[in-house]
Order: sequence, then structure tokens, then C-alpha cells
Amino acid sequence: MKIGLIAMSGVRVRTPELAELGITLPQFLNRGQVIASLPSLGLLTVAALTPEEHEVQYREIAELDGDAPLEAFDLVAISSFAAQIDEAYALADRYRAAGTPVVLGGLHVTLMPDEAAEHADAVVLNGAEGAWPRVVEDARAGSLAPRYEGLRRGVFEPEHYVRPRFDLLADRPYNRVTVQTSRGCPLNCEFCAASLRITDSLQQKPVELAIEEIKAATSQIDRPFLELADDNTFVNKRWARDFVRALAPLGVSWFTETDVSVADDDELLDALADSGCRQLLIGFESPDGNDLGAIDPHGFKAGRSSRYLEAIDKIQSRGITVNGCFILGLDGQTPDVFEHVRDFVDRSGLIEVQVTVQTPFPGTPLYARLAAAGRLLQERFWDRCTLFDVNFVPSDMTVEQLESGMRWLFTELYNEHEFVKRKRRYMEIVKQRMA
Ligand code: B12
Repeated sequence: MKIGLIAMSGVRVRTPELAELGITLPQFLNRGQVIASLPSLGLLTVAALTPEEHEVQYREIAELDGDAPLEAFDLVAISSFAAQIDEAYALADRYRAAGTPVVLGGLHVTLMPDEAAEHADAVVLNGAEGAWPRVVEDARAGSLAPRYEGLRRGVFEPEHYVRPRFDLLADRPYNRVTVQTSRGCPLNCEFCAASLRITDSLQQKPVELAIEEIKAATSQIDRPFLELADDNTFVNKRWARDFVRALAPLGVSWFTETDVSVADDDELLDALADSGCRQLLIGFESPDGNDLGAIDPHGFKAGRSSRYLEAIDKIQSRGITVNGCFILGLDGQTPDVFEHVRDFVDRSGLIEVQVTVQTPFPGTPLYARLAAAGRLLQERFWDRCTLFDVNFVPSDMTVEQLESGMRWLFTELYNEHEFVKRKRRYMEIVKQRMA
């Protein structure tokens, strides 16, 4: 069979005022373009799980063109997150109308399988591992089942693990590549709609496997930049130290997402500095720490918030920038929060900042809680699951206050003057440390 693997790969903001800001604020736009060039690691994994006798073609669609002729395949597999799922469904409907069987999978499909099943011959829940070879066999035999369940644990065990088909990226003009070293995260934040939702517990790749994969992923790219597609890379500090030391000799520049406890481990921080790590993205969520409530079920972030500044300093003084993330619209936040975030960023020396709005992704505990309280603006708003569009009624401000406050904060943080100021301050911190 000739199998088409199609990734919906756009970036999205629906609220027009914010979309315009994105276009006019250079720093914000640049980051958007960099991120938008990341491939679908999910489908590269599906490709690797495909028995060799079948041909696979990997495609990315950023903007759906409903009139474009359909490329001919014997089987189509589509991956999308919530924001582009309606486009994925529209494409699936077109293929099915043309007689081509369609399989849908990924995070959103796992969380909303009944909805997805209306647009597919088969849906795959959880990881493709443990399911995809059966799907292909059944499709070849013309007997697809409506639903398959892939693995929620053991995905990196030798009997299930496959190395994603990075060779399918050979001709791409981008130097960014992703590798996943773990799936899941013990923090279990209420809002999380990432790999935590397709795993029962943290799944960690053995160090050697992760390193071999990184070598494969970076080998065919000129000056590669590696982004780890993990939810929280350094949960296990012993694993982290071993991994980072093994990564250093590869000479790759890299980035990952983790929690603030990375700053508790000086040995790890020193190893990170020597390993080519350029930036850590850390979810601080709130500058105050007293408004985290249900989003922080174990009180992990609230308990550490008084030491955020110290943590940022410890990391950045080693020459690794911190991209600090803050969520706006949390319960208990009043309109003061926008100034609080701006002031915190000012005091912290953070060089990069990511502010997003609390987003009730379908299938998450946050969605269930806000729906039960009648606080969702619409019941179905998947195309607005962008992390920038407001979809719920905040507890202590109006929707309009949240939207306009976000716009204000965007212009305060993402402008050339502020960026240069933050960069200078960062250079000072690094210089002091070196002295
Ligand atoms: C890389 C990335 C991107 C790339 C995606 C490239 C692509 N086409 O896949 C780009 C930059 C384009 C992107 C865009 C966006 N992203 Co993004 N992105 C990520 C990131 C960093 C890593 C994802 C990844 O590679 N995971 C590793 C792979 C192996 O896992 P996986 O995709 O789940 O695949 C496994 C299973 O799900 C399954 N599977 C997946 N697809 C399929 C398909 C089939 C047929 C089958 C059988 C199985 C299967 O098998 C795979 C192997 O087990 C995550 C954050 C994170 N740390 O995970 C956010 C994340 C996925 N993104 C997110 C968001 C919100 C966005 C944007 C809306 C941002 C914006 N404002 O534009 C857009 C939406 C794009 C869309 N298509 O809807 C959210 C999504 C939440 C959700 N449930 O929808 C995440 C979780 C981040 C977050 N903060 O919450 N993103």
C-alpha cells in the first residue's frame, strides 16, 4: 500500500487583535516562525512502525485548501492537535468521500475519540506503538476496526520502541529537529493537554537510546538545533545528569521544557552548561504563586514560587537562558496580574517570556471543571484552543479585561526596546558569574 501520513502543522491565533499584534511585534513573530518549522514526531513514529513492504509519504499541511486536488494514497493517516482538528476532519471527510480509508490519531483524538470517529474509518487512541502495525494489516485486508488502543506504558521497551523515521526530513530547509526522551509528567497539572494524557505514568527512554536517536535526528542536518519534545525532561535528576553528560560530546545546541526543580541541582546545572543547552522553558505559571489553586494539584509550583528569582538567576548565570511561561486568567487572578507579570519579568532578568491564556483543552480536568460551573463561553471551540484565545469566564475579572490585559502585556513585553534591555541585563549576569 501507499500510505499518506499527513500532519496538520499550522500555528493559530483566532482573536483578530492578537493576531495583528503577532504580525507587528517582531520578537513574537520570529519565535512563531521558528516553532512552526518543527516536524510531526508523532507521524515520523507512525512511519517507523509501518511494516517495510508498504510505502510511506510524509506531508505537512499548514493551511487547508479545500479545492486542491487530493494526492492519491491507499490509506491516509492524519495527526492534529485540537486547534486544527476541524481542518483534519474536513480533509478526512474529503478522502473518505473519494473512497480512501482514513485513520485519525494523536492527543486530541485520544481525548475525544467519539467525535473523531465520525470522520474516520478507524481512530487510534494513545501512542501509535502497540496499535499501528495491526491497523496497517487490517487496512490491507480491507477490515479496519473502528477503534484501536495503543500503549499507555512500555512505549520505550525494546519490543515496542521504534526510532522515528528522521530520514523522511532529509530535504527540509529547516535546522530544527525534535526528539522525545520522555512521555508524561508527575505534576499532573489540571490544564495539561500534552503527552501526560496518553500515558499512565512517566515513561523515560534509557539514556543510550535517547542519545542514539539524537545522533540519527541531527546527523543529516547542517548546524542542527535540537528541541526535546518532552513535557518535563528533568523529572528524574539522576537520569538527567547521565543524559546531559552523554549529550555534551555531540556538540549539538539544544532546548527543552522542564520544571523549576532543575535549579535545585547544581551538579546538573553545571553539566547543562557544558552540554550545548541554550535555553530551558519553565512554566512558572504565576508570579505570585498564591493563585494556582486547582491547576497545581500537588502544590509543587506554589511551594517554590518564593524562590523563582533565585532559580532563574542560578540557571541564567550559567549561560543558559530561561524562557519563563506565565498563564493568564487563572482563578483568583485580578486585573493586577498583568502588571505583576510585567514587574516580575523586569525584576527577574528573564530574557524570554511566554504569556498564554488558561486554555480548557477538551478532555482535560480543567475543561470538565469549567463546563460544570457553566464558565465556558462556548461548548465547542477547538479552533480557539491556541493558548492565546479566551474561551472561558475568569473568576475575578471579565473576559474583556483578560483580553485587553493580555494585549497590553504583549506590547509591554514583546518590543525591541524591552528585549534589548533584557538581553543586556542577561549579559551582565553571565559576565558577573564569569568574573
Ligand atoms: C512540536 C509541537 C508542535 C509543532 C507540531 C508539528 C506537528 N505537525 O506535529 C507545531 C509547531 C506545528 C505546533 C503547533 C501547534 N501547537 Co504544538 N506542540 C509541539 C510539542 C512541543 C511537541 C509535540 C511532539 O512532537 N510530541 C511527541 C510525539 C511523539 O507525540 P504525539 O504527537 O502525541 O504522537 C504520539 C501519539 O499521540 C500518537 N499519534 C499522534 N498522531 C497520530 C496519528 C495517527 C494516525 C496515529 C495512529 C497515532 C498518532 O502516536 C505518536 C507516537 O506514540 C508539544 C508540547 C510537548 N512538550 O509535547 C506542543 C503541543 C502539542 N502543541 C500545542 C498547541 C496548543 C499548538 C498550537 C495550537 C499553537 C498555536 N497557537 O498555534 C499549534 C496547533 C497546531 C495544530 N496542528 O493543531 C499543545 C496541544 C494541546 C492539544 N491537545 O491540542 C501542546 C501539547 C503544547 C501545550 N502547551 O499544551 N506544535
